[in-house]
Amino acid sequence: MRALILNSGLGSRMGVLTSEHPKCMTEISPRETILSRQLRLLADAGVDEVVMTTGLFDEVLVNYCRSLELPIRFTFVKNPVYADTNYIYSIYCAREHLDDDIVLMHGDIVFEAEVLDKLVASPVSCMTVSSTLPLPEKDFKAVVKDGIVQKVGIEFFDDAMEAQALYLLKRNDWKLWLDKIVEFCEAGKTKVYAENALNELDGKANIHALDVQDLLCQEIDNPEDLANVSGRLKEIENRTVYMTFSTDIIHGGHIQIIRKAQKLGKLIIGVLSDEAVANYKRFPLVPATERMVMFENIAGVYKVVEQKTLSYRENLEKFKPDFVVHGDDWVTGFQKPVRDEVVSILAAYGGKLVEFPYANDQKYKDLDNRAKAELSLPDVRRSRLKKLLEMKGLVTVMEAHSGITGLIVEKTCVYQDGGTKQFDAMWVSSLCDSTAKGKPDIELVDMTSRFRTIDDIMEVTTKPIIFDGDTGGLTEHFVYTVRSLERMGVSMIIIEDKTGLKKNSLFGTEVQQTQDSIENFSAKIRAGKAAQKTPDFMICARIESLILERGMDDALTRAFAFVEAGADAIMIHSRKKDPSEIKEFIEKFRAQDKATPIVLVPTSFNTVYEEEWKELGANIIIYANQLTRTGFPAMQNAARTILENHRAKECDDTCMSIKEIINLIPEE
Ligand code: SPV
Ligand code: MG
Repeated sequence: MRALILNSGLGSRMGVLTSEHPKCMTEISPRETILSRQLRLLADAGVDEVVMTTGLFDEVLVNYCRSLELPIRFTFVKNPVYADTNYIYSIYCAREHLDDDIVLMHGDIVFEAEVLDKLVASPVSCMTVSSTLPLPEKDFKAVVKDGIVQKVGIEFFDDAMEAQALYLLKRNDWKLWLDKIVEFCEAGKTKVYAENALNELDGKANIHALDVQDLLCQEIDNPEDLANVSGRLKEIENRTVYMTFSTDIIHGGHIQIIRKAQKLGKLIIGVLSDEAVANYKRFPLVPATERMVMFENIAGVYKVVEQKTLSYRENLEKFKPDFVVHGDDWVTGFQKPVRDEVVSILAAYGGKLVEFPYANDQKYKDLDNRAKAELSLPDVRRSRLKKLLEMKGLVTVMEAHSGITGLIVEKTCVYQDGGTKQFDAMWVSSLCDSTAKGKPDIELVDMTSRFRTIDDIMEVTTKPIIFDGDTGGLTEHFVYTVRSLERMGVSMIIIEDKTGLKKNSLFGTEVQQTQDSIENFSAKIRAGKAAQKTPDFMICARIESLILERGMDDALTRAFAFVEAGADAIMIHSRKKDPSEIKEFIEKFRAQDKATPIVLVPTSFNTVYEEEWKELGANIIIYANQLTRTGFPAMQNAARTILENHRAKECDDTCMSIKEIINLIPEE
C-alpha cells in the first residue's frame, strides 16, 4: 500500500501563509505542519511509500520532506502546468507510480490517527464521510446509496453526506478510476476535479462510505479553518490514555498495543504493584520500581505511575483519562469484574474504553512460561518467602503433601470484590506427609522420604516451601537437614522444642511428650544458623509450651531465648478452639519484639480472619492439614459407594471430570 498526496495546488485562499511554501507546510501546532502530521500518521499506520505531486515551491517541499527523516520512501512528481490545471492532471502525471492499493489524500487534510487507522484497516475501498456534520455549502459531499459512494462533488445535496478527499482505493477499484482520469486528461479535461472522472463510473468503483462521524477529518482552505483545526488538535493532543501492565518482560506484543494506545493521546502507564501481581498471577521477577523504569524508557510514554490494586479505581479517579486501553481478553473470565468497574467509572465522567484484540501469540506465551520456570529454580524460590513477608506483611500458606496437592496450592485462585487471592506458599506438613504414606506422625517417615515429597512438589510448582522439620532430630543431623533443604530451594524449616519420641501436637497432654530445654534447643538453632550457606534460608522455632500447658510465661521466655539464639521466626501453637491464648502471646511478644515474624497454625482456633491476625501482628498463617482432611473422606466415601452399589455409576457425581484432571495437570 502506498499513499498519494496531492500538493500541486496554489493554496491561494490562505493568503500570506502560502507566500513562501505550499499550503501543506502550514503549521497547525507548535511542532507540526499539515504535511508532517500526515506523513507521521502514515508511517505509524505502516504506509512507507509516498507518491507526492508538487507544483509551485516544489524544491522547498522536497527538501522539507527529506528533512523530516521519516521511514518513508518518496517519489515526487511535479505537475509542470500546476497553475493551469487541477489535481486531476497531477494524478495523470503520477500515473506510472500508482499501481498498488492507494491511500489518496489532498495535501490540506488534517485528520486524527483513528481516522487513518480505520481507513487503512478497511477491507474494501472507501472514502471518509461524516453522518454527523452538516452538509457544507461549497465543499465536497458524497452521494451514498446502500453504503456505496455514487457521486462526489460540491453540487450534490440529495442523499449526500459531508465528505473529505481522503480515500482508501483497492488496486482494482482504483484502476477503474485512474483509467477514467487518463481518459479525461487525454481529452483535455484537466481543469475539473478528479472526482468528475469518478462520477462517470456511477458507483462501479465500489467505494464504500467510511463514516468517521465527529472524529477530526477536515481540510484547511483558509485561515479560519486553520484556527479551528489547530484548536481541535490541541484538544486531541491533551487527551490522556491509561493502560495497566503487570509484565516483567516487555515484548513486541506490548509495544504494539502501546503504540496503538499512544495514537489516542498522552499515554499514562499504571504499573501493577508487586503485591497485586503476586496475588493476581505470580510473584514478579522484576520489582515494581524497576518495572516502572522499564516503561518510563519507552519512547512516547507520557507518565508511569504505580497501580496498587487490580482495581483501576484509584488511578482512574485521580487522572480521569479520556481513554482506557486493554486487550479484549478481559471481556469474560476472572477479570470481568475489574472491567465492569472500569466501564462504570469511565461512564461517570465520559471516558471511553478501547479494547484491542489480545495478542494470543505462542511465542509470547513461551516467554512467560520461561519466566515462570525461573521462579521454580532453587535460588529464586528460596528467597521469595522473605520477599513476600516484606511485601505483604501477612503470608498465607497451604499444606501440600504430593505433586497433585502442590498443584492445587499453586493454582487455586479466587476472585473477590474485583481482586484475586491465592496462597503464597506451601507447607510440607509432617502430619500430612506421614498420613499420605499411611504412617503415624512420629518422625517415622525418614528425611530421605520427606525430601522425596518436597522434590515431587517442587517439580510441578513455583511457590515457596515451608518444611515441617518436627524436632529437627539430633543437632548433629539437623545441620545436614538445613543444608539439604537450602540446596533444594526450601525457604524455611520449622522445628519444635520437643525431644524424644515426638507425637503430633494436637494430642496435647493426652500422650507423653517431652519439651526440650531452652539451652539444648537454642544450641540446635545456633548450629542450624551456622550451617546454612545463604542469607535467604529461615529457621523458625516452634514453641510447644501452650500445647503442653506450661503457661504463657514459659512460652514467652522461650520465644525470646530462641530469637536470641538466631531463630528467624517464632511459631506459637495451641490446640484450643478459643484463640485468646494465641492473641495474648502475640500481644506480649510484640510488646518487646516488633520484627521477628510470628507463625500460626490455626487448625483448632480457626474462627479468626486473616486480616485480624495481621492487625494483631502475626505474619504467616499456615493451613496445615485441610487438603488431607477433605481429600481422604471423599475417597473413603467413593470406595464405600462402589461397594454398596456394586458398580461405579452412583459415585460418578462426586468425581472430578477427566477433563478437569487433564487441565489441572498440563503436559509440558
Ligand atoms: C503438621 O502439620 O504436621 C504440624 C502442625 O506439625 S500440627 O499438626 O498442628 O502439629
Ligand atoms: Mg508436624
